[in-house]
Amino acid sequence: MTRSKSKPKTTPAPPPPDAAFDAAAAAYEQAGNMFQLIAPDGTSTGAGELPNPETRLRLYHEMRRARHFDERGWVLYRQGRLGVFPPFGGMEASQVGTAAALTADDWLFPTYRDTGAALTLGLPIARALAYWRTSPHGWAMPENLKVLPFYIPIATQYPHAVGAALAEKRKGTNNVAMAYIGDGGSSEGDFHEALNFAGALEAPCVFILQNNGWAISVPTRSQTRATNLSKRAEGYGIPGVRVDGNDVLATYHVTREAVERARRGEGPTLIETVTYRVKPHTVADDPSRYRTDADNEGWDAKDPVLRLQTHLMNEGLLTGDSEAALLEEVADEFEAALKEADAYPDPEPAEILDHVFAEPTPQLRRQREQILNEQGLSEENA
Ligand SMILES: Cc1ncc(C[n+]2csc(CCOP(=O)(O)OP(=O)(O)O)c2C)c(N)n1
Ligand SMILES: [Mg+2]
Repeated sequence: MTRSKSKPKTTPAPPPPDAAFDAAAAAYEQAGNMFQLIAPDGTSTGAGELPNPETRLRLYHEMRRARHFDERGWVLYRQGRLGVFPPFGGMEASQVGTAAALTADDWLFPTYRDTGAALTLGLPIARALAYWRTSPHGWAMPENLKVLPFYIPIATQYPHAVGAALAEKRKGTNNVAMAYIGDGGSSEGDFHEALNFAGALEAPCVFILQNNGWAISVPTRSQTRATNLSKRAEGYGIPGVRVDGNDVLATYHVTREAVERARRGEGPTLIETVTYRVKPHTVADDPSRYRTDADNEGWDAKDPVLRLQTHLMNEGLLTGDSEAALLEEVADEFEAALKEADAYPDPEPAEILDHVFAEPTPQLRRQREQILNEQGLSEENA
């Protein structure tokens, strides 16, 4: 067995089965041992070069778009204008900084939590709204976009991403596939199979593991004895990176490096973004039933959007006026997209089978026929 030299001497050796100890060990791991470029007060940590001003402003714009969607998502749900919605407010840096490292030629495999990532790569807001209205218009992807519909079954997107990455490799492109998963999802077999498969076949994959502290009501510390999920990469012989998931400059930095590695044919990377689900699991959840203020403590002060805002203002890259103009632009864009989504025609029942495969399988054809029969319709008059 090899032992990492960089392991701090203070790391407690094999933890006893004790919840308080677990919580302390998790807090220790959480606090340090992760890459960070700007501290919660917006100052540079000096750990590395910051992206150029233009890129910092672009990341800020994308985080504002994501936050606006998240805030409006709540309101629209309450008004009965969305069917369901899993909020991601507080996780914008984890999603925007990672997705911003891709180009439109790359693949993105998001979970239900990752609307912010999908919007960053170019998913139209109207499509995202349609998805959360459970309308097939929401999973009819624009031709030029390789963003998969939000995955609801936990972890299944990981092996799919490996498949897409291997297909790109076989075609001789240098495109990559990026897949998202949660801390809970990383306990599933699909996660481990995908990492092993990708490592063995050097698939150009970037695996984003968003550790937001909770899998519905189960805290990360109860899901696993592991306190540093990025180390799971070691088991598959691939690099694992742990990054402050509330620092968008840091998530962007490490993801760009991973994407470049994959493009150079050096295989996959696992990136654990350490963040927090400050919001309920979905709009239908009540987290006060299973977590306390003590669990949530400190996370508001680490807000990723306000952190970059403070940084940009301190650097003179953002002013009160330019911020106001940006917020107005973001709000106008959203309202225009909402109008577009409202104008989508109501779907027919058989449309639920559309946009799944390029060509429908015989089974899908049969199911479609069955639905049409039940409605007293046939292909001709459907
Ligand atoms: C295969 C499968 N099992 C169980 C569920 C039910 N489920 C939905 S969300 C969730 C928790 C996932 O937690 P995590 O992976 O940490 O993601 P987060 O919700 O925190 O983003 C579970 C168990 C599911 N959707 N799919
Ligand atoms: Mg989680």
